[in-house]
Amino acid sequence: ADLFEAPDYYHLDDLLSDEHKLVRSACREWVKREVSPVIEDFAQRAEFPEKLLGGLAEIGAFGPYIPEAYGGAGLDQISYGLIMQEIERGDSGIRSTASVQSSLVMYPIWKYGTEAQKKKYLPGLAEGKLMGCFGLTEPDHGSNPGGMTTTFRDMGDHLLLNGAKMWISNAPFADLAIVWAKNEEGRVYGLIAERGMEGFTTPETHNKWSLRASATGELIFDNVKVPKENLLPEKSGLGAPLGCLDSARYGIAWGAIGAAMDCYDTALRYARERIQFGKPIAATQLQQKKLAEMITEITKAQLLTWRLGVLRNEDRATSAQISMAKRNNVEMALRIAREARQVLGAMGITGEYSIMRHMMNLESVITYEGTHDIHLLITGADITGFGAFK
Ligand code: TGC
Ligand code: FAD
Repeated sequence: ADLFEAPDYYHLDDLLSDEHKLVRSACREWVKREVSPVIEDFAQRAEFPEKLLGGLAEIGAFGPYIPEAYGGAGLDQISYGLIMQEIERGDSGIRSTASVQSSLVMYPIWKYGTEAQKKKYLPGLAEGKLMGCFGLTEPDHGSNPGGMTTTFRDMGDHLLLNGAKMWISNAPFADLAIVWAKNEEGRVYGLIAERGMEGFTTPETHNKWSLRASATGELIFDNVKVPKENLLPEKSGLGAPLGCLDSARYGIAWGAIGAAMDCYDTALRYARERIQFGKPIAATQLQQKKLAEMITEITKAQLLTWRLGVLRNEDRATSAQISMAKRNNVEMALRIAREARQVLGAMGITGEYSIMRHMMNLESVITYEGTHDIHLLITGADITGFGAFK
């Protein structure tokens, strides 16, 4: 009873292997023990709980699917998804840190880096001893990253990096940043910028009402000399950062289910115990409608996401399929958070319960990694053959 209830209305556990269930329960126990008791306090103070980094590394949240030879956990895509689900049951901001480290920092080094870069960075990143961030978004280029104005020039013995990135998760404390910038020909490449390089600063973004337990900041590059060996050489073009986003968006699709489950579980328990007009509010048709719709939507999202995981394990999932799941699941979670908040009445607005925090967090999740609109346009382009972005 101390563990979270994990709604499994369609016996989806039958589709999971013993390893999947083992990975999930290790994460679930860790979140219950280490995250839930402290997270509200960190969120209220708008502080990132750095003390959780060691535990995140231990549960395999940093590079779940990166091969063990590079320090990763060597797990499949379903295990990766389940880890994200359990962490986000605790808090979307903590899941963000894990998403960024795994899919936006380790993934590009693993896929686009040299053997020397992989050996140098991946083991430390997997252990959480090195933390990374991912700089794609700029002040004037969010949904349209192809318009980026951050550039690097080949100076012979080094690369000269100039520009600015904004809204970057983990930036204030990261040891390194994967920065996307254009060369003299306008071709996009990833570079590894390291804290301490002259001209590289990471001012923190304050006053967020969402993702308060996650540190967000800018990356400013003022004539930063980056060694040539820090360029990720194996893939260039906008497809390189977008390939990383596929992996992160897939994880977010699972993560959103975790947030939704926590809201549903909290609302269900509360509704069964809260007495008004002489009976539990769970015995009223209006509250049952809310709860019944929540479990229906969670179940649909679980099926969609599990199937997507199978496709990813077989290397068959398309970017558009990933967009559909990210878009569907985050909106589903946000709607459930709003309804669940109302089930708790006034109690729902307090930090005694997790729902309002999830709701505020999900306002970022529905915007980052491609907005709700952009994912709809990706589906629209995929099914009609007409891109409607421009
Ligand atoms: P478009 O012309 O469509 O594509 C340019 C090139 O990229 C290829 N491509 C992809 N490759 C791999 N994976 C994908 N998902 C891809 N989508 C497109 C494409 O084939 C093309 O290749 P090539 O070789 O022909 O050049 O590009 P576009 O400029 O029209 O833009 C398309 C659009 C709008 C879909 C895209 O730019 C987009 O997804 N925008 C949203 C931006 C975004 O998601 N930003 C996220 C920043 S990171 C973040 O938010 C982290 S949050 C922290 C956390 O995760 O917790
Ligand atoms: P805009 O692109 O300006 O969009 C504004 C509105 O216009 C949106 O509603 C959008 O859907 C709509 N819109 C845009 N284009 C179109 C169109 N063609 N047709 C119709 N409507 C359109 N980025 C990183 O690179 N790394 C990170 O680690 C990172 N972390 C983040 C953390 C947080 C807490 C937040 C909030 C954001 C983070 N981001 C990060 C940035 C995020 O990816 C962007 O905010 C997102 O891609 C949207 O860009 P924008 O905010 O500039 O909005």
